[in-house]
Amino acid sequence: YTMKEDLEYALQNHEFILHIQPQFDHNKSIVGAEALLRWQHPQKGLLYPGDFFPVVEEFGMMTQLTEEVLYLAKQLIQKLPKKVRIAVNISGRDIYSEQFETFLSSYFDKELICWLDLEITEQVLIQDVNKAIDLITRIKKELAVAVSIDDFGTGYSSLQYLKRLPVDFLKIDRSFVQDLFKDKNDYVIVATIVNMAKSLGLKTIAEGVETKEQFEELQKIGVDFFQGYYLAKPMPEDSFIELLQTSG
Ligand code: G
Ligand code: G
Ligand code: NA
Ligand code: MN
Repeated sequence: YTMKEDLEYALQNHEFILHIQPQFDHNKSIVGAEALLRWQHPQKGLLYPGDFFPVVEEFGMMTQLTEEVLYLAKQLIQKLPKKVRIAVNISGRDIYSEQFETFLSSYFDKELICWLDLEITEQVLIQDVNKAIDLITRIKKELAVAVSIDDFGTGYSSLQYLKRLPVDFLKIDRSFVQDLFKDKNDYVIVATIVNMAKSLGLKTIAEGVETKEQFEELQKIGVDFFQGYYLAKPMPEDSFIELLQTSG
């Protein structure tokens, strides 16, 4: 096989799967989850995005892969014993493509789409911020989908833009969480993001929460939601469903 055939075969045979990482509130109740793509390769085992995205990009297959991710996310949302928001990562290639809105509206009806959250990195949004504002405004007018800015704090987006971007969540980049106690600047950045989000009416999610101390300090700062290895690692869909069933 060529690598391209391998990928095409994988798409046809649904070898791509989602691992799900829960997001929690202050009481450690699950309020949502991020879907992270994996390739269950018949010979090579479980592959991570870093292993196959370069090849996907090389063959221009990102759009097809994103269509598969949306399909998988829809299946998952339908299966959830208790509805929570499911976030999917959307690349710059997807969001600025013509087909993206078509996929969204053809896969998701009104009842389902309100459980979907599109994670778009700050870097991608600021590449063409006016286009991003137009697109997200239009999508949200037609479809009640949530939008998160991923890796927030790394892209130097100005307040001016943020005010005009109709998003719901800011995901505070994990680098700030990791250095929360090591670097006073990072503490100040997190506090500033939280205050800014509050004044704009946005919710914050801290990424990469790895310790109890970080979790507690972030609560004090006023972060709304939490994601990271301290609370739960990304897990297979079945485990996530089980966790949802057993958690209060
Ligand atoms: O767990 P992790 O190794 O999956 O993720 C590595 C990177 O791949 C992260 O930056 C994550 O946002 C990205 N990623 C994971 N799943 C997807 C996906 O379905 N689509 C896109 N575009 N990126 C993803
Ligand atoms: O780029 P994005 O923000 O989508 O990143 C998601 C990536 O972060 C995935 O690779 C996921 O597996 C990883 N991740 C999730 N929680 C933690 C954590 O607590 N620590 C670290 N180092 N990585 C995490
Ligand atoms: Na993400
Ligand atoms: Mn991120």
